[in-house]
Amino acid sequence: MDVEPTSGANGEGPATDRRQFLGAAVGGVFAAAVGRTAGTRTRAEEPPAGPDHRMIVRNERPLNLEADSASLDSFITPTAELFVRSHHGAPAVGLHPWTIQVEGLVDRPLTLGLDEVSALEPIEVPAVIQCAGNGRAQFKPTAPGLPWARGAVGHGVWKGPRLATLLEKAGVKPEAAHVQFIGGDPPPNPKAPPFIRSIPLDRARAEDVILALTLNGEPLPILHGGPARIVVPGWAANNWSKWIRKIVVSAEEASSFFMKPGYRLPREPVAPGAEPPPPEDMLPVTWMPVKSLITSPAVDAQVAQGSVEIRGVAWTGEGHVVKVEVSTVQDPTWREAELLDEPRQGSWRRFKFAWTPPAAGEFTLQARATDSKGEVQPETTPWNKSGYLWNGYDRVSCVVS
Ligand SMILES: Nc1nc2c(c(=O)[nH]1)N[C@H]1C(S)=C(S)[C@@H](COP(=O)(O)O)O[C@H]1N2
Ligand SMILES: [Mo]
Repeated sequence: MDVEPTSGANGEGPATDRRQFLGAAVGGVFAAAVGRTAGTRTRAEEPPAGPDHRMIVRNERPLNLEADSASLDSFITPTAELFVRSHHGAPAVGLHPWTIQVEGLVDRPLTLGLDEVSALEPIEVPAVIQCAGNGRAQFKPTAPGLPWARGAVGHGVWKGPRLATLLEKAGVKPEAAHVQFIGGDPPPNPKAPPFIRSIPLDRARAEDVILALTLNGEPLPILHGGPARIVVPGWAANNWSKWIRKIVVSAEEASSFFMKPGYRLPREPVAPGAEPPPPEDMLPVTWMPVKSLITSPAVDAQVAQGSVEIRGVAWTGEGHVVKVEVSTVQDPTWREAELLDEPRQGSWRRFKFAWTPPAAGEFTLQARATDSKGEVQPETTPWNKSGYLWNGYDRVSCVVS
């Protein structure tokens, strides 16, 4: 079952409708969003974000944007270069005061205004956001769904109160085991399922899980779930619910389509092309596997003979990256790259390597990362029908002249 659909459930979404930007009091939010939709930048209010790359439009309504891998060539991804993935499009934010309810298996159901949520002590969490479907386009045979290539990923600084703080305020009952999130993005078509997800209570209460109100020091843009979204560092972004309106503490996980059968992987690998096993043999997509991304040279770049700096980023779900190796398909001898940035769970690290091409001609560079659990990025990822969690060697072709 395809849960990253390109159409069907998406039909008519308000994603590119100007109304969604009402209430985006911050010029930068508006400008970044408009800039992306139009393919140009009008970001007078924002600091320069480096080279002006265009986002790849994977779908217009609702808006689904992928980053050019060359724009991911920094420790923190500029907000305007961060991929966008929405099933139903962004809701109209700002027409009414936004409230967040905490209910279900709690002692004191809460209705909090944004001012009250903002008054809770925040923490700042740098974390990689990656769609479970990032890299889907590399699966053979083709997996149905949006054909994300390599750029449905980025690294942001997210800030807001810990989800645990909200849960403590409401008082969680002993029989609770999951926390469900209901977003303000109802499907445009009544037959399409709403995007409702849950995470287990122990993950919800962890130190690093927050209700983010800001991204990279600015109010969270509407496209990225503003005014408030869940951030679950290390977990694939299907778990990072946007536009939070209701937090429901429950004994069971969410029963919606986007929880089950959505975003599940076979417990045991299946043969390429095979149908997924019955639901009881499927597990929810949570922790991301170790992965690297070459950001420079850009895809199909022309480089001069001599020393070529290969740069990129690498991340994992649980733990941190301890090694990145690079080689070429033509000469598959792995050589260790230099790692920059502190090892930190949930974050990525940049790497660089001085490569001396042996001759002129076409080369395919490849990278593979290893994490602190000893997991090594494989050459290819076991096929699955939804095309989730691709983490095969990252490959970029270039021409040496
Ligand atoms: N309410 C809501 N939350 C959502 C989604 C959605 O469609 N609705 N999409 C999810 C998916 S599949 C991804 S990959 C991330 C994308 O977040 P971004 O648009 O900020 O990159 O949001 C997640 N949270
Ligand atoms: Mo996603």
